[in-house]
Amino acid sequence: MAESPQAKRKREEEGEKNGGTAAQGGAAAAFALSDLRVRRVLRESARDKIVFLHAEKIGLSGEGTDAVVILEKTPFQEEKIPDLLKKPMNTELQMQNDIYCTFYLSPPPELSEIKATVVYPATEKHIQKYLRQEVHLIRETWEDYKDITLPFIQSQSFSIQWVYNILEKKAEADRIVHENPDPSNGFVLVPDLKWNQNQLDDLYLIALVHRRDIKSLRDLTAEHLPLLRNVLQEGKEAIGKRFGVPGSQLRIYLHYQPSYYHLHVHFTALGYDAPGSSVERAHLLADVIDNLAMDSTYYQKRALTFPLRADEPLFKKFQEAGKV
Ligand code: M7G
Repeated sequence: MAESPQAKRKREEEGEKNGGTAAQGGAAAAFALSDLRVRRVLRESARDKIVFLHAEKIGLSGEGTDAVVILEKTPFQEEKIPDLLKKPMNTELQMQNDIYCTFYLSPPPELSEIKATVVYPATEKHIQKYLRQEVHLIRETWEDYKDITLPFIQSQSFSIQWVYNILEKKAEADRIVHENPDPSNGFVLVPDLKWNQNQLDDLYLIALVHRRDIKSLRDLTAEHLPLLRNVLQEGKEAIGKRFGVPGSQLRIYLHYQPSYYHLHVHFTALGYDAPGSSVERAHLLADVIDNLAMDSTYYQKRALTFPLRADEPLFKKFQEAGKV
């Protein structure tokens, strides 16, 4: 049965009531947001109304453990918009000129939510990921992949424990939107960490495949076509059924390079300019399927372009190899 974002929200509010305390599970210890101290701003965007913070939690013996906190003003929820104008609150007229005027409103708490995403404990790599940096495009041939990228991702990449937790139902089990349990051609579809499910404008889900031997686009061959077709077909159907968004309004793609080397597919609302949905990083799943159907070793032949930040160790490896 379809569940609207509002109904979902209500269910979560009733179920949660955890007073801002992080959920237990995996390696994450329970803590309250107020235990965190801000160290510095890593990046902020006035346009996206988002700020990335390097924070720390001070332990009993006074030592600090790093955390990343992402604060984001949430999109408007259509059904609550009339209250913004009606409910008594501070409204300050800033300027008036002919037919134009600007007000500043201080909405009541239920209309001025901020989403806080916390990574705790955070590694240096997490902190670097969110730090604003100069970005360069890399053009990676298959040889570059084998000689530079593969050894690098084998030696260091983000832990994918969170993916295994989802696949094994140790975390986010109640958030699963669809599952095909087949060990080779199945997957789990869950709302992405970035989506609060309160509105469809920024709809964002990810499909995590059950197989654990596919790192990225580079590993895909025609052998994986049944799996990829299942993700495309069943993912679209499940989102249509649950959220009422048709497949023609979904952007369904893989990232290259991904941050997490366990094959997963992004599903975002077409009207949403999702981070990482631009041409230098996103590969439409339908195109990937067509390419593999035409040539099983397509992704072991062609060069792939992707952006890297100047401070990333992988960028340095490409630089050392004289490829930048
Ligand atoms: P990616 O292409 O590997 O990297 O995508 P990116 O984060 O640079 O885009 C991984 C996707 O998984 C992203 O869209 C993340 O927001 C999402 N994600 C990351 N984590 C740690 C979680 C998680 O714990 N739960 C869920 N549901 N999504 C996550």
